[in-house]
Amino acid sequence: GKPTLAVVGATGAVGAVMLQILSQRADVWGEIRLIASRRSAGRKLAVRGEEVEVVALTEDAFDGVDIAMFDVPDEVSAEWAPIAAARGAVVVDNSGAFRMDPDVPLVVPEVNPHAVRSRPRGIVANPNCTTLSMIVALGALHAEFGLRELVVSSYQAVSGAGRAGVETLRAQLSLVAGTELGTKPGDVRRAVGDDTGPFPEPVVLNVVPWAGSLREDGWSSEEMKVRDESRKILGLPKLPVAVTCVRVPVITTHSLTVHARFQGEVTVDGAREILATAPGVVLCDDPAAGEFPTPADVVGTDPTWVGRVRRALDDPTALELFVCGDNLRKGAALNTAQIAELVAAEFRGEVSTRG
Ligand code: 2RA
Repeated sequence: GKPTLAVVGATGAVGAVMLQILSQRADVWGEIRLIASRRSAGRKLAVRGEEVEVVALTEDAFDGVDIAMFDVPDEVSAEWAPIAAARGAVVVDNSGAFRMDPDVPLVVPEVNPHAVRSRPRGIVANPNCTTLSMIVALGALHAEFGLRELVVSSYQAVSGAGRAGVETLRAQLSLVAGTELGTKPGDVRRAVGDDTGPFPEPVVLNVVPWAGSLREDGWSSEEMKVRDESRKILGLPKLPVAVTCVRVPVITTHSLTVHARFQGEVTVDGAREILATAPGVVLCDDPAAGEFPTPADVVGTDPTWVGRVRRALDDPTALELFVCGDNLRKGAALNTAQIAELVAAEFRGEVSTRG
């Protein structure tokens, strides 16, 4: 029979998109079981056109589950993913708990699909949404040109911080709409008040150079993830990565500017050809016609969108790019679903090496 799938964290921002994606993609699943915190148990959510009741996260909830997708906080995954794995499920985890574990593959199906097969802990990790929003395009360029260095800045949407991030921006928008705020020091902050939700500063009418928690020497956890995860996915453990992560008042879709240096000279035509044909990438690059990717157009779509492809002014071995990806789709739910489908193919015997 078809494998049984569990969606753990079904009621969150990513969970909601996951249920849409499972309803839209080719259906490889038998039962789909929805699991969430005790607080959400008993709610009914639609998936594949049917109402399914959410069950509470307990050990027994994993009985008979072949593959379990987790989108829950790090500490919940750290506790429960090994429990699900011990019960026989292959876990595809979208938290930060396991991504850098050497015994857990970190998988992007367009870039390193084979890594999924070696999973001694029974856990496969899904990358962070910021890494995922650029890595499919970079993986394609790396395969051809050999990546040597990255310099990246992110422009991250508020839904990266979950439902609370979206609610915070919407509430702040209603406080400033129709006003002349944004013209005097501190006027936006006073209008918004002390409660800035998951962000350290007002995000409306603003740009906040921070995502995640404080790490050593002033780095943010998000910046460390972009560097460490890019290295692991691309198989370049020493890749120099300079990164600054920034939150902007966009609901969904992360954008990044990328300076990518390669092992030899590159041409814009060569890069455009690779990007135009790479699976999962759309080249949208005609500045003369005002065409470049923006979150307003990219939101709700699956691919990684690339525009503003230029050769670095002062380095013939480097490219400048602007990249957008829906952080809830490819950045989270879609990549998780694609990984789960790779594992499901093993159950159907389409891949001989299971384990
Ligand atoms: C963010 N990448 O955008 C984080 C969420 N995982 O906040």
